[in-house]
Amino acid sequence: MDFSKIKSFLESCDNVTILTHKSPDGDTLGAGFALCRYLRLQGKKANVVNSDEFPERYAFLYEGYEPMKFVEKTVIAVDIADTKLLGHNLEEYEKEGKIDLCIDHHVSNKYYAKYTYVNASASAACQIMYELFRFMDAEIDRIIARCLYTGIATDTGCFKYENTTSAAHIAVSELMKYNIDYATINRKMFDVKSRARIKIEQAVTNDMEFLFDGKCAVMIITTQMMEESGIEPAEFEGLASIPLQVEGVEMGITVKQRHENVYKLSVRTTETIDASKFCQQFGGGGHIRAAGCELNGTLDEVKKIIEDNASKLFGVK
Ligand SMILES: [Mn+2]
Repeated sequence: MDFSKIKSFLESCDNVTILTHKSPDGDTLGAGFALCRYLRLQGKKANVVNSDEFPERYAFLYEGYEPMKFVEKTVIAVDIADTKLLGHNLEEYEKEGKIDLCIDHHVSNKYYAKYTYVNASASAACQIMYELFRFMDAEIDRIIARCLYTGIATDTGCFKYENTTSAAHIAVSELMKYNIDYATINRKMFDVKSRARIKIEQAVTNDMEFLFDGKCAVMIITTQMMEESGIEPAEFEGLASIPLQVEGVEMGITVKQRHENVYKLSVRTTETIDASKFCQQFGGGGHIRAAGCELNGTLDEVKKIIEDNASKLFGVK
């Protein structure tokens, strides 16, 4: 599906449910609320739906938003690669033919909707939404601009990740003209942490272990540490990137306890090591620079498995 077809689709649709993915982030919510506001400004009925409550952290994206009552006629998914990401209570939408249109930027998109628009080179679903609005000559207001800016900023890690393209910068450069409070948004999204988060960061960095001349860092998070800090699950985002912040570290492994004798590994690497390959040997997978897997055993056993297998990557016998 191309932009002109989406344009006519949006013109003729009404009573729209906009689906966003579980554990919602700035991109899915930004794209969802921007589209919702646009449709409402056109006199249509539209709601944004999520399996969880909208996180307080993103409250500025849905300020003043109230769900409308209507009989659903159209369903649009934004930033959702797979219906598995819809989460609990939304299982009904997993049935074939339930979702009319999907707008996404994941290369792994499963093409579950009747119509799908995927641009895998877009940095964020919000970038696609911006380009779509421009194509449609849609009126963008300050609230829509703020939503779209936030999605692009969060999905690019504040314009730091490799997916930060020229097109992404062009989009935010235009969006900044709507007098949005980008400094406040970025401070809130990237700098401000809860006390619980600071506390757990302290605990995990204190005990970080360095192997193989400091090229590999292992960071342990036990359930006890999580309980003691009082951290909310939503606040774990980005914790796994801490080991790579240490100079000289090429492979950072975060070992998070799930249950007794069950540990989730999040592996992050720099240019030299394939994180996905490392995790695949334990039945996991992911991307080349970020991957995950699960290991069973006591913490000491898990650490031993990690050390034995990582040693091959660093030329140690
Ligand atoms: Mn996204």
